[in-house]
Amino acid sequence: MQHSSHETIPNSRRDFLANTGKVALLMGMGMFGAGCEAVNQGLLGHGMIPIALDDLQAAGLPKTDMLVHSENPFNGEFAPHLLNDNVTPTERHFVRNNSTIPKRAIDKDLNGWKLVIDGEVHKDLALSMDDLQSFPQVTYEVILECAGNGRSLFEPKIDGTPWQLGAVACSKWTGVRLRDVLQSAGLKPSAIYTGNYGEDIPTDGSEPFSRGIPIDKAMDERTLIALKMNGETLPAAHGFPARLIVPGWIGSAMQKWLNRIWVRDQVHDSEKMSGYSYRIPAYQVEPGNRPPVEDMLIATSWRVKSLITQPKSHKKLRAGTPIRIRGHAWAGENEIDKVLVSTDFGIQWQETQLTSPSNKFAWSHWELELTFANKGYYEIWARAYDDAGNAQPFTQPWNPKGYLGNVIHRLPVFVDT
Ligand SMILES: Nc1nc2c(c(=O)[nH]1)N[C@H]1C(S)=C(S)[C@@H](COP(=O)(O)O)O[C@H]1N2
Ligand SMILES: [Mo]
Repeated sequence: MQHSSHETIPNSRRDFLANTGKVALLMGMGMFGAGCEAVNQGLLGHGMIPIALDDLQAAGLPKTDMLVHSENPFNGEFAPHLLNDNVTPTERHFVRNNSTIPKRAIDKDLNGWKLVIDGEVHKDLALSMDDLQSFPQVTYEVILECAGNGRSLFEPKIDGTPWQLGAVACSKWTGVRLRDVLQSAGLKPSAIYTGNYGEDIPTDGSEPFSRGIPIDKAMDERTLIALKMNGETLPAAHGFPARLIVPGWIGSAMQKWLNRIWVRDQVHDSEKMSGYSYRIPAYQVEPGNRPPVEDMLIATSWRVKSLITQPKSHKKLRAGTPIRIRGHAWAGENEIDKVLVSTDFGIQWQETQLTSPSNKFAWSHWELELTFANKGYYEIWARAYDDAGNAQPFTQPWNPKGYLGNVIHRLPVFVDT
């Protein structure tokens, strides 16, 4: 169900349910769904509606200057010029939720929390936060980008959160290697995939958001169970107390509010791994055309991209005065080779100065000084190339859910004398 007017929802609802200690039981029985229907029909008091605006506020949402797409589930991003930092501050990191932020995350409550590792392992584990912290801690800057980033640029239009260009960030993630944890459980030879679970349970009775990754990627030394973001305990919105960081891959691989990793002897087959969810056609399809579901492949790593973070879109510039153009570039599991810029609709291209990422899987930065000689309307176009010979397309190739959009960023500016 959708809640369009949260204002009417009092704070007591959550506490009421929590105090009865029956939240999990009700969820298990699918009672939240039934409860919502009852509320729609006016059969329950508002005190029992299982979503509240105060939860968002307590989670620090919406963030300042955020472009909010939806409140429940909460989805919001930032305009490119607000993403100019090399390391994205937490206040500027987009938020993408499929359902409600768990109460535990909002309350920063570790009571009863365990991370379960089970399935194709020699020894099942149920790790407390202390247990997790006893593994070596590592920190990497890692790009996190929603598979649907850029969806609003697809033609014909596609349903789903209409992300513009800002569902991407590169923050500093600290945690333990997933590899170390899996090794301490002991992988059986039959282990080929993970099924990752979190504590956010949809209120409408639908299947919880769960995705998985191949064991090879799980064993990558940079795949983390992150416990900190930019040096602080994970914020509620970003997955407290633990989330996966799967460098180079689409954001949906990076399970938040993590509480179980089910090691599987087959490719994870949850709803969000199936059908058209987070899957792309095995071949290019005609815009607007859905291929048969058997022709869909699981989306994994991101494609080569760049973002112009300076100047701001629609900025008024002065002819003859040099300005600095700046941005980032990244390429999933590949490395950035070069970024070129054009201001004449792609006729001529200029090389930019490229700064290497601070570690593998962080983004590269590029810049260039430009002077516009004449008055007029211009577009600054940026095009990144990776070390595997890929470059960004000039028009967006289409797929049914609008994933992996990487069309060149076109930034309009006005020049006056
Ligand atoms: N448990 C859980 N994990 C999740 C999600 C979710 O809805 N629930 N959304 C995923 C998606 S689609 C993305 S893009 C990232 C977003 O992470 P962020 O909100 O920290 O930016 O989290 C992923 N992990
Ligand atoms: Mo996503």
